[in-house]
Amino acid sequence: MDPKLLNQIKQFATTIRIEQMKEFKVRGFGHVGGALSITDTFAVLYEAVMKYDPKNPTWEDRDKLVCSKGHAGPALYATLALKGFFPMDWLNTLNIPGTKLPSHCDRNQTPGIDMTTGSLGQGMSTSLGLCLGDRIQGRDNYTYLIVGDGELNEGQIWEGAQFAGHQKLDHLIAFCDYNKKQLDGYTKDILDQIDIAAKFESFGWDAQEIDGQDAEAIYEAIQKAKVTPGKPHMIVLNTIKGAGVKAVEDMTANHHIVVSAELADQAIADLEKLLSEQKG
Ligand SMILES: Cc1ncc(C[n+]2csc(CCOP(=O)(O)OP(=O)(O)O)c2C)c(N)n1
Ligand SMILES: [Mg+2]
Repeated sequence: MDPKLLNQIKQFATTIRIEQMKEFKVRGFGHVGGALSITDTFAVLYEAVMKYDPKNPTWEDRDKLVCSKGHAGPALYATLALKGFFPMDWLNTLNIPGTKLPSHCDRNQTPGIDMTTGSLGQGMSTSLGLCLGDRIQGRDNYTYLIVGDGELNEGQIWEGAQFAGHQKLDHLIAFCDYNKKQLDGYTKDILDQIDIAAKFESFGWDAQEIDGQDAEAIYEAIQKAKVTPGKPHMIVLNTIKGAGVKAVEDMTANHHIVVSAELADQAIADLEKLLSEQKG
């Protein structure tokens, strides 16, 4: 892949992390771990892959994104604000009464949010509806879906997996944020999904498993999915819950945490240093 584009994506990922840590600092708590682990995927999608228009967020021919693990909203809000969907200062209002940026994604509140999510499992079904609807309308755009590894415990995921396989929804590109943890423990201890890629393959999907913090691997996996017709796509992202902020990565329980000013300031300073190195 073009090294300039790769560097641009990496800088964007770092900037998204900086902005989300600022959001969490204002609120003082939040779903930090699972927002950070999916950040590199948002950076690739919005910097280099998706077709969208920030001035016309409901443009019918856009690619759509359903963040079914709706608690990762803060990472998506930072991404959308940086891309011009709404003013940056909205980010200071995360999850406060009257905000347009609630803790979980809400399509009626936030420009650029394509689907309301938060009740885990449902985003699988709604993304299939969006994708099938576009196919019926004769559009050739893509629907991107993000699910968590703990979220795979939901039965609704597997109903959707069967339906997508049956319908051969090849314009659906799903990612599983396989960060090995869920709300209150390790996914393998709570309800082990064993081999996620093999399971989706058995439901008629095309599946890949990659390093989910590697922007180049994410970009290449999407390109590969796009030239593999006739099946929906699952890209299993091996990630670290809290990725990119050492103090959060090191916490055993990092799903929903208190974010002190000290923690946020240290993270922002480290990320700003990284960003200046990336800028060269
Ligand atoms: C139907 C439903 N049950 C329970 C919850 C509470 N809940 C919120 S996040 C979460 C854990 C999700 O784990 P995972 O999908 O692995 O997310 P990540 O690790 O990416 O944060 C749970 C159980 C919910 N939001 N919806
Ligand atoms: Mg998880």
